[in-house]
Amino acid sequence: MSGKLAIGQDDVLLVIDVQNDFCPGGALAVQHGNEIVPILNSVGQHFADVVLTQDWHPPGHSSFASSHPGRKPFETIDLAYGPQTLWPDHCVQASSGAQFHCGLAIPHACLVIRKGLHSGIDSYSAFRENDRETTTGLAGYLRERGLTRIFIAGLAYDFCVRYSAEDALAAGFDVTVIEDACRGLDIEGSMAQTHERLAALGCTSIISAEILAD
Ligand code: VGL
Ligand code: ZN
Repeated sequence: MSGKLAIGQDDVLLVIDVQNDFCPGGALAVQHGNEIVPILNSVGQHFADVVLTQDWHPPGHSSFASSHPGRKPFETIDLAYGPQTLWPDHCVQASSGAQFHCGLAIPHACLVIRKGLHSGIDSYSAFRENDRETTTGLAGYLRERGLTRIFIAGLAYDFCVRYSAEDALAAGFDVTVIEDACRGLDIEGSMAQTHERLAALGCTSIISAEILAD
């Protein structure tokens, strides 16, 4: 492959939730989640601008099944803003599970967006919380910095990567998902649904080799 995808000054790499709790052995483990770490480290070297997200919940967060007596992880309940999947307790602020995977080496990342901090609202997307109203400020940051093309990768493909990509498209950014630098949870067909939905919305899919070839 020959320099198909040149990364330039308008481009940003958005790395979603590469945290211990989403890796094997973690509280909400994504199978093979750790395998993307070396890929991200290589890809990251091609970007002057990298933004990391970190799922960062207070104890007793409303997305935790343990906060709803009688409910179990992976059930869905109705919260004030609509349906919400319940999860095992994960990525509790300052816990070891909330730390980035220790092998993640992108020291030049310019911003860490923490999300899911409001105890009554979950946030899959790096841009907008699950009430679809509360923003993280990321779109404004990227616009002000002139970063218009977003390459997204990380965990979990079918939740936080998906919602981040959808919101980035809705906000008018050019969006590319680096498929081999993602792994998913795959709950009730959610991987296939995510592929279909992102393609229908105009999201570009690539593999990391298309960037690394430069
Ligand atoms: C995520 C479920 C709950 C994710 C975060 O990073 O995809 N999924 N919190
Ligand atoms: Zn979470």
